[in-house]
Amino acid sequence: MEDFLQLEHQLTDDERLVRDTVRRFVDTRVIPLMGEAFEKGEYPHELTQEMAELGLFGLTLPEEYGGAGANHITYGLVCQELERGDSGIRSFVSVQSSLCMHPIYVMASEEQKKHFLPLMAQGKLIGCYGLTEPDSGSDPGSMQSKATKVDGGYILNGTKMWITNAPIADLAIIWAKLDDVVRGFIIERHFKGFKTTEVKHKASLRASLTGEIVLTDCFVPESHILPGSEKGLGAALGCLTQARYGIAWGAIGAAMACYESALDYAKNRKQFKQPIASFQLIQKDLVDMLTEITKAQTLNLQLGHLFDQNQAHFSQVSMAKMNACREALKIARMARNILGANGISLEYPVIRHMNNLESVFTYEGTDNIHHLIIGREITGIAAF
Ligand code: TGC
Ligand code: FAD
Repeated sequence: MEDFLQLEHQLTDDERLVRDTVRRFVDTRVIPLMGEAFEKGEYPHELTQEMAELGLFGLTLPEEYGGAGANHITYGLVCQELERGDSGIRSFVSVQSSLCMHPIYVMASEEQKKHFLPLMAQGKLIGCYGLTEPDSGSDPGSMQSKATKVDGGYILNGTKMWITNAPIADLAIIWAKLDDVVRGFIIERHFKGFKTTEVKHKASLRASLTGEIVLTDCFVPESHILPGSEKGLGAALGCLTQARYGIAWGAIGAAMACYESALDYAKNRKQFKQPIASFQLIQKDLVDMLTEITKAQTLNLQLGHLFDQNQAHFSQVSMAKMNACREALKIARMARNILGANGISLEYPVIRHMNNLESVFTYEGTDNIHHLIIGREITGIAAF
């Protein structure tokens, strides 16, 4: 779509190259599958291996662990392109890369890293991230999942809810309290006492698999605790910072798809003997949509530079996630209106993006929670 502020000029050749490669992949392989995948409520499994071959899992990790050593701007651009296809596909990459490979990279032993990361980069092992519980969402510190030290490892009990990719994951990064401190564990599917069930009846993110995880006296060997998670809840929240950054870019990708669809429709749809794009009220909506997309991209780009200089603070990430999700949802609703009745048809991508964005607005910290995180940063007072 139109690059109104010529942000393109701020990208390096390498960043553009990766973005254009993923753009072609999304146009040719992702978009043609998504309408039907959403309607059927199925994740298109054939994309996993193709995304692995494109190097999209663990993109920012060093090559010795199977990553591509890419910078954060590149990762952001990849998320933007993937979510232009579907939020569920970007979710898949976010969970695998930011929520599973990232904690293993920063918190695991060298042996764990060497074992898990290359296989995950190749898409041979799929991960999921279990923080949320039925009674613990915005306040993960209130989690009930518990780890008890025993000979040679730990016994875990608890339930995790709304976990992306749980139904197909080979491993789960599970957060549970050990002596009242939240710790991270790598749990493999074959461990006794680990069970997943798919969450059905979703009207959003239908092309992404979501599940419940039940841990019943699940024995986890000593080798599978994340040694670097002794910081407690902050360690779990640090992973969210990585994923929220990708979501900030991704949500704007969904907004771009909605804007492009609405612009094209408005130029072609005639009412009152003229294209609806000729009406001032429709032009106002289109201009507002493009303006918010451009503003969010500028914010994301600056945040990407801060990430690449290792200077990003999690409250800045909250601002980008909050802004992108709110504006993308508004843009999707405006686009849906411009398409009239066709706006509710899955023949067009808009209603699918709009419904998906309802989840994206809620997961990884709701709009309210990000307001409170930024509010605490500027006032010094925690309001939760
Ligand atoms: P609080 O006292 O604020 O924090 C505890 C310690 O952690 C530090 N911290 C962070 N560090 C890194 N990154 C962050 N984002 C951090 N947020 C906080 C904090 O500085 C503190 O450190 P220290 O050294 O002082 O101890 O903890 P709190 O219990 O008061 O909670 C604060 C709150 C509400 C902001 C937090 O719990 C929160 O973010 N809640 C939202 C929960 C959430 O986002 N859940 C997401 C689950 S995963 C998911 O949705 C995946 S979707 C996947 C997909 O499909 O893409
Ligand atoms: P609650 O925390 O119960 O919040 C309900 C409402 O109350 C919200 O509007 C919230 O903003 C508001 N609220 C809560 N506290 C306050 C307050 N102090 N002040 C003002 N308002 C407040 N989790 C994982 O761990 N891993 C995953 O892979 C994962 N994937 C997901 C996939 C999907 C499709 C969805 C929908 C969710 C997923 N989640 C996942 C869970 C997600 O992170 C939570 O849904 C989210 O953190 C909100 O928690 P909750 O749903 O329990 O809502």
